[in-house]
Amino acid sequence: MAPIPSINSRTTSSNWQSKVEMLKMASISRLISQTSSGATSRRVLAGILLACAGTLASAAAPTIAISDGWVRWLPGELPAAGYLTITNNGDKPVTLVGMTSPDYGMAMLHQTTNEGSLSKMIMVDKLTIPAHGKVQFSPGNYHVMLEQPKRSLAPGANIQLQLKFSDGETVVAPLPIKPPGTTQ
Ligand SMILES: [Cu+2]
Repeated sequence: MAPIPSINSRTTSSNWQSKVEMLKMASISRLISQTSSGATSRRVLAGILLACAGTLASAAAPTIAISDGWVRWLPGELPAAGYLTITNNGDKPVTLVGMTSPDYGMAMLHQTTNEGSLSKMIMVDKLTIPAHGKVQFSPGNYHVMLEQPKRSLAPGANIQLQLKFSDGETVVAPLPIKPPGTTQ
């Protein structure tokens, strides 16, 4: 399945960052116009361009990426199960500490466990994704239990899921709804 786009909550802070960059650029161009020697200003300018390229490159890859998301829908008011893959591109582990959805009254992290022939679900408070690692939700293991739909939902529609992480980041992922028989 193709990776689904996720909207990163750091947009606000990067807007702020780009404002800082603009201020920096403004004071730098003032500095250049004050420099009398043309050769010096060209050297200064080259250095600035290199520095800016570095800033842009480091801001490009989000630390946390959500992919392969979908929801196994059940009719009526029955709970649905959400599945996705969380990838941590960072150098430190990150922990999923909570989830909410504007489309459901409750979104909880569950894990299906097997005890002999008995299969049951347990609530999970937090889930750590190792540095440069990923955790894949799947039927029979981790899933998002979605209860109390707030609107009429059916296969073909999308729901929004907000995932909160221990580093303060919130990632919003759109998950397509699939029919009850879907297994992957
Ligand atoms: Cu469950």
